[in-house]
Amino acid sequence: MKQEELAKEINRLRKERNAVILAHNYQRGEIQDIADHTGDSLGLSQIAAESDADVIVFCGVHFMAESAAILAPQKTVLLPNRDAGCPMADMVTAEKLREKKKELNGIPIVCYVNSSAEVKAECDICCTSANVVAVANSLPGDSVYMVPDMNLARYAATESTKKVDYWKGFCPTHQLVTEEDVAKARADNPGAPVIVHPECRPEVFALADEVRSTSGILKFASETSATKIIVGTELGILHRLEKENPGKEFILLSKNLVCPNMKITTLEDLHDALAEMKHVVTVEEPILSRAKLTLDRMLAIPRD
Ligand code: CIZ
Ligand code: SF4
Repeated sequence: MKQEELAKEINRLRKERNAVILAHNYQRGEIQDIADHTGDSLGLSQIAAESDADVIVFCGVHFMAESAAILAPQKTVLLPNRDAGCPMADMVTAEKLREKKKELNGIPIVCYVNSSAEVKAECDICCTSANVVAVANSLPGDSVYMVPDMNLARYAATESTKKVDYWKGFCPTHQLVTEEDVAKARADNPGAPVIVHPECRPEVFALADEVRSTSGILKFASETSATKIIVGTELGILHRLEKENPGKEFILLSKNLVCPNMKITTLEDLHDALAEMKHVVTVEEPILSRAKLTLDRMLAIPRD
């Protein structure tokens, strides 16, 4: 089918199924354009929970569809491409975390939203890159333990009042950004602010002007008077940045900022997901209730 025909069929099926299509900020442009909502994983999961649609099609990666299934258990959640995973989320398992917990003497455990439902079920509270500092500061005691992203944890350590210990996972895409990339981007674009995601290495975020989540980057871009902005997160965000900010120019900090898992979902996959109601993502009890508690504790903390 041609792209136009696919889009037409997707629109027809979306009505027929009473479905809502959600696209993460890192998805391909054509997926973002056809979606009902674009956003970060948490924002989209909250939309999923509040929507009166029967079917949620989550164009993102597996842990995001799981979060939607946890927050909207009565709805059918579909992940259009079942191979869309997150290598960082896969760097910790519930079993390995249970082993680690024995050494932690009850220190509160914060899991990044980029984790499986099983891992969330083992943790005290969840966080996203938008609220990691507020979440850490909200916890009792002077120490926290964070899984699975060591870079996000080290960012929280510099910005929060807590001592932070962490699991040594990372995002293979953001990990590729180097200090040299920052130096080169600054030299090529004098005066342009550098804004990076906290999944970048500490050596990189220390050199940036701003460190923000994708929603924070979108907000910064719309508010800044700068007309050229250097962006240190996954390529897909440029689509929305350019669409929402005509007249401003966005430079990707490194050509390596492309997540293969975020690019794997195509319009064909989206069409087939709606046509064949696949691939259904479910979270079973008792994981569901325990992971929901971890997410609900985070949701009780105001977003910035
Ligand atoms: O939480 C998300 O959606 C991710 C993975 C990135 C971000 O900063 O929004
Ligand atoms: Fe996972 Fe990194 Fe891809 Fe996000 S960009 S889905 S953290 S591998």
